[in-house]
Amino acid sequence: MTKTPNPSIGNGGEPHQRADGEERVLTTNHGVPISDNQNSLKSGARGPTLIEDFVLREKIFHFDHERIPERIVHARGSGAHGVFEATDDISDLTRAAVFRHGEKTEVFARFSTVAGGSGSVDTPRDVRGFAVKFYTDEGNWDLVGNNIPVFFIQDAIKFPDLIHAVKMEADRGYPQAGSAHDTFWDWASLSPESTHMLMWAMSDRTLPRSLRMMEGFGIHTFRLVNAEGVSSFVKFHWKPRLGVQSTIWDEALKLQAADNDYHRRDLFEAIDSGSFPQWDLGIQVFDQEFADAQPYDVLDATKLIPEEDIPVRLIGTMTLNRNVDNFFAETEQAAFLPSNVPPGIDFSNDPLLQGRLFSYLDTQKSRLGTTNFHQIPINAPRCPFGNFQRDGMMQTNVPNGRANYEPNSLAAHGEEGGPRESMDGFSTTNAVTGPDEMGDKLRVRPESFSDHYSQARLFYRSQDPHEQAHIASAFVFELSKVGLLDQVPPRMVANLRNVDEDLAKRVAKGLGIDLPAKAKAAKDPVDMDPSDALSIHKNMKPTLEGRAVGILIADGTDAVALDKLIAAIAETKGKSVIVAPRVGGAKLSNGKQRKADGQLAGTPSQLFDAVAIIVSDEGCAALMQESAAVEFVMNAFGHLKAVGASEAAQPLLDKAGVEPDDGILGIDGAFVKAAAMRFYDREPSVRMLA
Ligand code: HDE
Repeated sequence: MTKTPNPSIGNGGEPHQRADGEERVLTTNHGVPISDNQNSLKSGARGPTLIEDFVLREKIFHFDHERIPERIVHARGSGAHGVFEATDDISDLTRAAVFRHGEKTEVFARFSTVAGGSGSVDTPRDVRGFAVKFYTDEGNWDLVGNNIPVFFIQDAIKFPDLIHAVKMEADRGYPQAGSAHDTFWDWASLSPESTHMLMWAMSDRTLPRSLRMMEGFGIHTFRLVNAEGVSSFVKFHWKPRLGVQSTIWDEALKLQAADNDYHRRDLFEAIDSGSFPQWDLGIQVFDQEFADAQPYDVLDATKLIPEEDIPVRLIGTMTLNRNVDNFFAETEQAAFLPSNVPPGIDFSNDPLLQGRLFSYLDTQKSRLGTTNFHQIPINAPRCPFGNFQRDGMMQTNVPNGRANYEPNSLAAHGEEGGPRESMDGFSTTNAVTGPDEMGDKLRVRPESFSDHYSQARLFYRSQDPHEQAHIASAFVFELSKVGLLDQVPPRMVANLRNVDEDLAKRVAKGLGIDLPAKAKAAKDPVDMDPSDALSIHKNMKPTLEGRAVGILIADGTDAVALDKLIAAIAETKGKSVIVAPRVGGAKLSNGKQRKADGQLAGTPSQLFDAVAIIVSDEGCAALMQESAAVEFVMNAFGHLKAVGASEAAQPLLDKAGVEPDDGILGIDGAFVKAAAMRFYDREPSVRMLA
């Protein structure tokens, strides 16, 4: 590969121009030292402000322009830096340097919600973006995926309609960040191809407990290409080391009230405390013969390949180990492009992917304002790069000499001739491998894309009964918010009858409507073998690692029991958070004051994975007068969490309506073990599900 210096980075290739706290003089943007940054220039102490005041004008002028357009989708996101290490030799499949065994590559990851604006909450029911930029030795590779392996639509031309329908309604400007409204379900019920994705969207996958506990998927079929030019099809998967975990709907709603930044804070604090989240990158590799033998089309982004059919092979690990220094400069200005692929990775003809290859490049111009967005440090390749593209707004590159065209013979005259093409550069794989991949110009959907229900059924039937109840209830909730369009809920239920009759009946019953006639399917669904890999519950990781236990204390709390519990939680790599009615904490049984991490009123139990209540009789009596304490226990119980309680706490548990079950324990080892789990069997006793 031809290596040319990276002229766009002015500080010697150091990508981050960090402004650390050494003592420096405050200046204008043009370097003029400022003597007074607190008072504007006036004519007389109480007179009019003078236009001559360039310090004031520059400061306000810059402030006026501090916002850029937010992303049209995925506006709300959180990012972090890290490293990807290739752990397996797949050189037989790809020549991409990023996958050379042992190779370490710098990465930047951004996780996002889709529908809400940049200031919206972190925990709506929504798909999450999972975008990773790999700064490889051969240019940036952006794997721009989601936490769900399929998508709503099959063809990029439908994307603006999908997004218009799901975002806040055009006339009234609400709801923000939620799909539970007329226009989304109007569109969805008229778009049967979205049914499979809707099953995922209505499952707990869209209520992640933490960004650190989500899977990620490249969704589309891509290609890996080896040094001989031989290509294989591939699907990319990210598997979180902490396991996949979700909250439940009532908890997610209450989290919105407790902490708008729940996920952003969780990610930042985990990395800040040295608890670095990790994901393994996995691939499903297959060939044309496999593709041709499936009842679905591998170019159809509404379909997945069951892991039971093609196991996921783990080939590397991503560790996020550094928070951003500046949210705007890095997370906000990060520009991901699915078209960023290094030699050895290539596209398939998936029509959704093909549309994305245009969209992301285009949108960066409108968001970041210039074609030179690649020069912004967060976007600039870490490897040398250069070509003959020149000028444009915000050009920070200062190329030497006359070489701004190609071919040229300037080098023959001793001048700088500029970079050259390389035989090793990216070359497109012969794209025609399957049937119907070339021919007449047609504006059609292939026949092989017409089965909209088999995989929706596969997903539903692969869930355990609790997960199925959550899906049915989510449909009921969302469709119950369809206010003005009476025709929409029955039309949606009519589609669901093609997925599963029982699901359709439950949703109809929950909505209080008659079961409508089954919608006519373009292709009758078939039964596929259920796939355990699609269920969260069947794959729960019983660990407290990365999780938190809220410990409620009050005056008189047994100091020994408290310390013992904290130590036991730490041993399992969990985090203890002490909650007390007052910020100052509580006076323990040993007479010492123990500071609280959170005040009860602002630290409700939805912030934790399990709760413990360690109180004396006196402390319990005081907490019984605090509605926040009763809710602390009631919600932990209602959110199916383990509750560990000292004996004296029993009256508080009774007041909160806690009934005994496997998750209601004393303060001992059994509680610490249970704290890593959820008690789904409890759910019918705390809420009515569809
Ligand atoms: Fe995106 N999408 N998308 N998308 N998408 C954007 O690009 C688009 C799709 C995804 O953290 C936009 O820079 C089209 C699928 C993520 O910055 C925009 C289509 C998947 C992010 C865009 C899709 C995604 C985006 C808006 C249908 C999962 C956030 C701002 C063909 C594989 C990246 C931007 C970040 C962002 C277009 C469908 C994931 C407008 C046209 C499928 C994670 O270009």
